[in-house]
Parts: sequence; C-alpha cells; structure tokens
Amino acid sequence: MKTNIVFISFPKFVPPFSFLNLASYINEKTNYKASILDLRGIGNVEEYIVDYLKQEKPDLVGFSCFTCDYPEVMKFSKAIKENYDCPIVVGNVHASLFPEDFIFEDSPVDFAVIGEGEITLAELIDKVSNGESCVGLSGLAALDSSKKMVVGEKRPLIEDLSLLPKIDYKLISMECYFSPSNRSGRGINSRSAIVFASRGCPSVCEFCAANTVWKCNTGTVVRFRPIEDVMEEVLRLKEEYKIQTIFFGDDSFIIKKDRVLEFCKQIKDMDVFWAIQGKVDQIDEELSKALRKAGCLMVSFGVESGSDDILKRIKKGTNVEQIKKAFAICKKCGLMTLADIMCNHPGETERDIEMTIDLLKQIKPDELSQSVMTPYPGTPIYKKHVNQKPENYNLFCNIGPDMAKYFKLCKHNRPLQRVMDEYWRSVHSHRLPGSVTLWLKNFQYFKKIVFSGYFLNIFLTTIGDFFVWARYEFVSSIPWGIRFFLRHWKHKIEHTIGKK
Ligand code: B12
Ligand code: SF4
Repeated sequence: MKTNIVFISFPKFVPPFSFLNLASYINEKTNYKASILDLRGIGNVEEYIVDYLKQEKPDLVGFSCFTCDYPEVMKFSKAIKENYDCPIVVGNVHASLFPEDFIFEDSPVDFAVIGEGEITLAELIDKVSNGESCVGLSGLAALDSSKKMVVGEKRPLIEDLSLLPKIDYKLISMECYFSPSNRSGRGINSRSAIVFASRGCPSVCEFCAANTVWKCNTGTVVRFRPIEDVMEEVLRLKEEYKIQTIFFGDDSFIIKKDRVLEFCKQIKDMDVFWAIQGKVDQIDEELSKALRKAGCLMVSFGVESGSDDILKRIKKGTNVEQIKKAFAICKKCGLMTLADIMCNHPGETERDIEMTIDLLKQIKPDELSQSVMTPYPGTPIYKKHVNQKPENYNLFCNIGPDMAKYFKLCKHNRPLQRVMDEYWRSVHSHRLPGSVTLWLKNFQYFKKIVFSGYFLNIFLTTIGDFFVWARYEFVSSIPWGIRFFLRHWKHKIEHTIGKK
C-alpha cells in the first residue's frame, strides 16, 4: 500500500509521541497510510530524508515543531522542496501559536495544523490525495490564491479519548527508547516507557505552555483516557516489550482522586512499577497509600520556589505549607519524591532564594530537577516580559543559566549557575543518588530489577549515578569563588583549543 504521509522525526531521547499518536490514528481510522522516519543515529540527514521520500513517494510530508525546532524545520523543508515535489505540513506548539511563521509566499511549508492534530490531519490527507483545495479547513492555516494566509475555524477537541486508537509502537524501532540507561522516569533505572493517560492540565501556571496546543481548539482542555485503554497499553508494553517501569507523562496524574483510586486497583495486579507527576495540593494520605500499594515508586512535584510571594506571582495555585505537607505524606507512605524547581522567577530576590534553600532542606526530596525560568511563547510570562518575536528561536532551547543574558526575569544579581549550585548543595548533603535510594527503599523493585536480563546495564547506570553524585559532592564543597575561577579558565582553555 502506498504511503500517503511520512512524518520526519528529529532525534530526541524519548519517542516522538505526537507522531506515534497521529500515525496510529491515520492508519487505524482512515484508508490512508502513515509512516515515521526516525532520524536517530543518522549522519547525512538531508540526503537520507530525500532518498527515503523518493523511495516512499508520499503525498504529504509532516514535521512537528517546538519553538526551538523552527530553524531546523525550515531548513529541512527547503531541502525537501528542492529535491522532491510534495506539500509539507507542520504541527505542534510553534505551528499552533505562529502559523504565519510557516505560511507565507515562497515558504517551503504549505500547511500549518493548529492545535490537536488527528482529525484535521485526516481531512487534510483526504483533500491532498484527491487534489482538492484545503484553504479554509478547520484547524488549518494555508495560503489562498492571492497568497494570503487563511486560518480555518477552531477545530473542536476530541472530547472522548476512547476514540483514539491503540498506539502502534511498531511504527518505529522502540528498542533504543526502552534502554535502562535512557531513563523515562528521572532517577529510575529499569527498562521503562512513557505513557499518557490524559491530555491537558486544569492549572494556569504563568510560565507553562503545556496547554498551548489544546487551547487552540474549542472544548474542555482536560480529557482522560478510559482506564481500560491505559491498562491495555501498560499490559502490551509489559508483555511485548518487557517493560518494567512506566512513567506517566500526564501533566498532573492525580487531578481526579476517584479515578486514581480505581486506577490503582486495576494496575496493582499487573506487576509493574510506575512513577507520576502531580501537584502538591492534590495529594493526601489515602491517595499516597493507594499509590504505594499499587507499585508507584515516585511522585514528582512542581515545587518551583520556597517563597509564597513567588508562588502567587507565577499563579502556581499552591503554597509553601502545602508543599511541606505533600512531601511529608509521601515520605510517611514510603513514596520517593522529586522536586522540580526553577530559578530566574519574575521579580525573584535574594531572600526568595534563601527561602527556597530552607524549604529544600526541610522537605528533603529524593531527587531534584532544576530549570531556569524561560518565557516560552504561548505563556503569560512571555506576553508580559518578551512580547515581541525574538529574532532567534534557538534561544528557546535548553540554554540553562545563560538564559539571564537574554531573558533576565529575577531582581537579584547572583549568577544563576551559583543559585543552582546552592540548590543542589542543599539537597545533596542529605541524600544518596536516586537509584541507590530506590533500591534501598523498595526491596521488591530491587529483586525484580537486579535479576533481570538487563543487569549489567542497570548496574552500570547505578554506578554512573553514584559517580555523578560523588563528583558533585566533591565539587560543591569547593568554595564558589574558586569554582567560578576554575570554570572561567576551563572555558578559556576550551575556547583556545577549539580555535586551534
Ligand atoms: C514530552 C515532551 C517533551 C519531550 C519530547 C517529546 C517528543 N519527542 O516530541 C522532550 C523531553 C524531549 C522535550 C524536550 C523539550 N521540551 Co517538551 N514537552 C513535552 C510535553 C511534556 C508533552 C508533549 C507530548 O508528547 N504530548 C502528547 C502529544 C500527543 O501531544 P502533542 O505533542 O502536542 O501533539 C499533538 C498536537 O500538537 C499536534 N501535532 C504535533 N505535531 C504535529 C505534526 C503534524 C504534522 C501535525 C499535523 C500535528 C501535530 O497533533 C498531536 C496530536 O493531537 C510538553 C508539555 C505538554 N503537556 O504538552 C512539553 C513542551 C512541548 N516542551 C516544551 C519545551 C520548551 C521543551 C524544551 C525546549 C525544554 C528544554 N528547555 O530543554 C525541549 C526541546 C528540545 C528539543 N528540541 O527537542 C514546551 C514547548 C514550548 C514552546 N513554545 O515551544 C512544552 C509545551 C512544555 C512547557 N515548557 O511548557 N519535551
Ligand atoms: S500544573 Fe504543571 S502542567 Fe499544569 S499548568 Fe502548572 S506547570 Fe503546567
């Protein structure tokens, strides 16, 4: 059967969920055929893509575009257009927010899908394959005959997620994504996979773009997959791919208590371990006990800051007391915890930093994940602090503490690297590497994981974790001034060697 659409997937350390969802939908619910070209491990990318397209002869080529992917998507689209004649469609966050960046005269991109993609894409393929005009299609931006961009009406969201087909993991080679060293759950080393049990989040944190895509449609942002469908996916991953741990990628897994309790009942007998993310105001003792009993190993919480002023300012909808309570409950019930925190909050002062350090020392998370507040397009923070299109979308990639050079939101002048080091230090002094804690806290997990066929891989990952932890303990004991000096010289030496 002829392939009608080829999705081109840039290498990332987790599978291309957008494409897995879209391609499974097209293959299952329409008479058309979709395939995914996974570029992981490919050297000469442009040549490889063009050869593949000439061989498959699709009617349509698809890209997915976060803001920072924009330069690459345009570069590859141009290369495709020069060598293979076929329309190109782009979707995801950036296409949904700024369709005009793709749809203009002489652009190599022909269509931008705005918001949730399944139904719009199915209709688009139908029209393209039949040689019909796509201008004005709901959820789509395209050029009309006078070369003006026309955006169709908002596409309603899929309210009933049971309409989505099973994800066809055979569309790509999943093996590399399941490796224990390529961990889906932070700090958890085992053969693992990511599953989404819902779409959307009810909260409105000012820095978060998680709902950008879904808000471009009409309807209720948060939707849940039927528990039976999720269980089927978990079972399939376990039986067909020998998965040991599932990380649920839902923005918040514990929004609906009744659903979570029912979920725990059903997953309990499946003999898999799992991890989730949640908000501190949504957890209680009953839920924590049920999670723990049902094989949940770790809960990640968006702590963000130890200052109530900051939490209010970013509209997190939580406070420091709730954070302390949530961590205490999880600890009591034997669940591991991960704290997601950020620096460079709008208006953040030295005092706010000290309060965050104090909080971290009190809640003692088993894992810490840090990021630098970045005003991503599509968020209120972007509207307030950037409010014009930056010239270089690459700025929105992971540039860490250097972010302050471009978007300094905090009030204080402490280098962000230093702030991050201080946060690390405040948790490192009381904890072992996450993977070691996990083994110690969960004997069942230890027994199952350590004697699996992936023993060597898991063992090496744990040793690796230990060295990173030990190195950090050592480095962080060197006073900041000396470290700054050493880092400065390290950069200078690297720069000089690089020039030669
Ligand atoms: C999983 C994830 C990742 C994975 C990537 C997964 C992948 N391979 O695509 C990883 C961990 C690698 C990742 C990395 C980053 N991410 Co991320 N990520 C997410 C997350 C949590 C879920 C996305 C997801 O898979 N959803 C499930 C699928 C089914 O939905 P979807 O992708 O939106 O796809 C639907 C539509 O968008 C549309 N669609 C998507 N693509 C296409 C293509 C076509 C052709 C069509 C027709 C339709 C279409 O149809 C799909 C089905 O309806 C979102 C937050 C969220 N809750 O959405 C952030 C999010 C997308 N990430 C974000 C960011 C910022 C990043 C990073 C830049 C972070 C960083 N500083 O390092 C990096 C990007 C690095 C890079 N270049 O890859 C931002 C994007 C903001 C922006 N304006 O770009 C988000 C919104 C989170 C946030 N911070 O607010 N991320
Ligand atoms: S709770 Fe998490 S996913 Fe939801 S809006 Fe806030 S940061 Fe985004």
